[in-house]
Amino acid sequence: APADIALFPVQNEQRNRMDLSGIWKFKLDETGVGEQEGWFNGLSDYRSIAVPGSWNDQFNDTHNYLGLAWYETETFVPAAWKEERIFIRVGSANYLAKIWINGTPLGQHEGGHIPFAFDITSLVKWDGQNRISIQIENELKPDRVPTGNVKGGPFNNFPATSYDFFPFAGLQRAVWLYTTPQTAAIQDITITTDFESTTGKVAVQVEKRGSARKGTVTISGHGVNVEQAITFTGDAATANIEIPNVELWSPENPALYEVSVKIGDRNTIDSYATQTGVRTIAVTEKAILLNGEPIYLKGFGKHEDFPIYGRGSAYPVMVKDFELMKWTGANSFRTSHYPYDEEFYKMADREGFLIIDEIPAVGLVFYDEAENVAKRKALCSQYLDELIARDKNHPSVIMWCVANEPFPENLGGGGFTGQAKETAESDVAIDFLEGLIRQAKEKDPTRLAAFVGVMGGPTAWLDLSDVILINRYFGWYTNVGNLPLGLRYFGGEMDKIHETFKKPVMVTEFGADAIAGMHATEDEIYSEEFQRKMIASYLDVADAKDYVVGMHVWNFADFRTGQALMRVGGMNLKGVFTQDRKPKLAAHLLRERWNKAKE
Ligand code: GCB
Repeated sequence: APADIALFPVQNEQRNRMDLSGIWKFKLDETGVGEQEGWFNGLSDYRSIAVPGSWNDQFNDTHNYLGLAWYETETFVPAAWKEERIFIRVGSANYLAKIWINGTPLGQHEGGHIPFAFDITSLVKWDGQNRISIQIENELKPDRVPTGNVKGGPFNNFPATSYDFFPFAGLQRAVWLYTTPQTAAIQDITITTDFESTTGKVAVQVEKRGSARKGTVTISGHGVNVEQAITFTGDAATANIEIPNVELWSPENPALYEVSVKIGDRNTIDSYATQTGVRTIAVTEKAILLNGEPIYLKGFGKHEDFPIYGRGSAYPVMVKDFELMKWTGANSFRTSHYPYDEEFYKMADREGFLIIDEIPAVGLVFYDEAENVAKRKALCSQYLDELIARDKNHPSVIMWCVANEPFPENLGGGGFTGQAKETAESDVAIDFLEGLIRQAKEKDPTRLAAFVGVMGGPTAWLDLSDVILINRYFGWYTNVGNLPLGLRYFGGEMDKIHETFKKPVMVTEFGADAIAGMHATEDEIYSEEFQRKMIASYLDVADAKDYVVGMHVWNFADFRTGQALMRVGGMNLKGVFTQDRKPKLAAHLLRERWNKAKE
């Protein structure tokens, strides 16, 4: 069975970790013979591939290849680790992965953007080389999430994704070996924060396995250092710690405290340190409240996307993205349309960005075979559990997003054409989405939960969200080029939504494609001027409405898609930056507006 993914691997006195990033062996298995032929005993006729990195653009013949492929590496494991439990942790294998160590199967994991781990203690060869084999495929199927090859799907594209980004495949994040002590180990830490006047209140819930019955929790930083002893009842214990004169976490002042947990009755058997920011998040009829004060979300929907790397971890690009987001005056982003590399969340904690954290549930439909719907529902539920387990301690994460643009049947096959009728499938959809939102709130009552509604989608579904999140493209996908008319529809529809549900509204996507360098004096689609004007006028409409709590431009940067007539060069060009992060006119506009709003 897969092991815990809650605690990111660390190196400290009690724990070891080894990053297996580098050049691995790689081989396509187009006819699916690898398993039968025992490729897990060692690959022959392989080529070299970089890990992390999508496989698609590292070679000339794999761009559209989504079938089976094998990765292999070898690593030495020192006998000094013998007293410990050894795990392998795969950061992201997109989409379905099976894994072997020294020829012995460990199991498989479905879902491309969330880590998984296996205990390999009994299979390790000490003081010798250990072979790790991972078989991956990314076939597009209607019973997967995200979905592909759906009947009457919304896009006419190749590869046939039900979503508008390229289905990059492979080992896209690092693979680690890490250890935890044998006798007792910290399994999970759950931190929740609150405050009363100037006192911070931090609850640190610790879960362990093994023999330790006692431990300590220490919170330090900003002039405080408070230690509290804990005693386990069964395998759980909670420290409730007060921080005098607390510095609250916010985008303006992303103050972090260190939380250090130690367990062991006499000596420390295991320890783990992480960070927290003391903050609260809540919602009213017209506002999102951060620390009791209204906060306006300025920012972007993003992608993990860069030439050649594909969706692979590219930390210089990530650092630059934060730099550019700050340059525009943004304070937030959505991890559209899947969970991002864990460094994004740590960076957001430090830099003061608010995150809407999304599971890979994009392109959901509810009108095909019932068993497809059921399988997708089970997967979404699994992803949501995994996401919350992974990201629950980040102060930057304020909202769980359980789906992007679930599609009703009468929008299929062309999409974005008009107002959907409420049909019988609505019951299935509402049950599906409501279940996920309930699950998010049960697992984590301290954050908001929502899904993102598609333009023209059924209004009744929207009420499920704490904050109504909508994507709107009036003047682009409808009334193409006619901005004044598009804007009237946009404002009118938002008013109606707020009046109906009495909840805050946030526009999680709006924008227009612009070909960098294309200019026009009059309003003309695909020009940089039209994109700038569209974004400016949507912001104007939103500014006049006191229930709008955020505007996220689609997209931060141009990104790779499948091939389709509206995607010239296989790119979605709605970025305000190009794919290599050069500003278009719209980026300068945002910089002016969002920095002014701060003053
Ligand atoms: C949307 C989707 C996003 C697309 C975007 C577009 O509504 O959520 O994934 O890329 O529209 O540009 O069409």
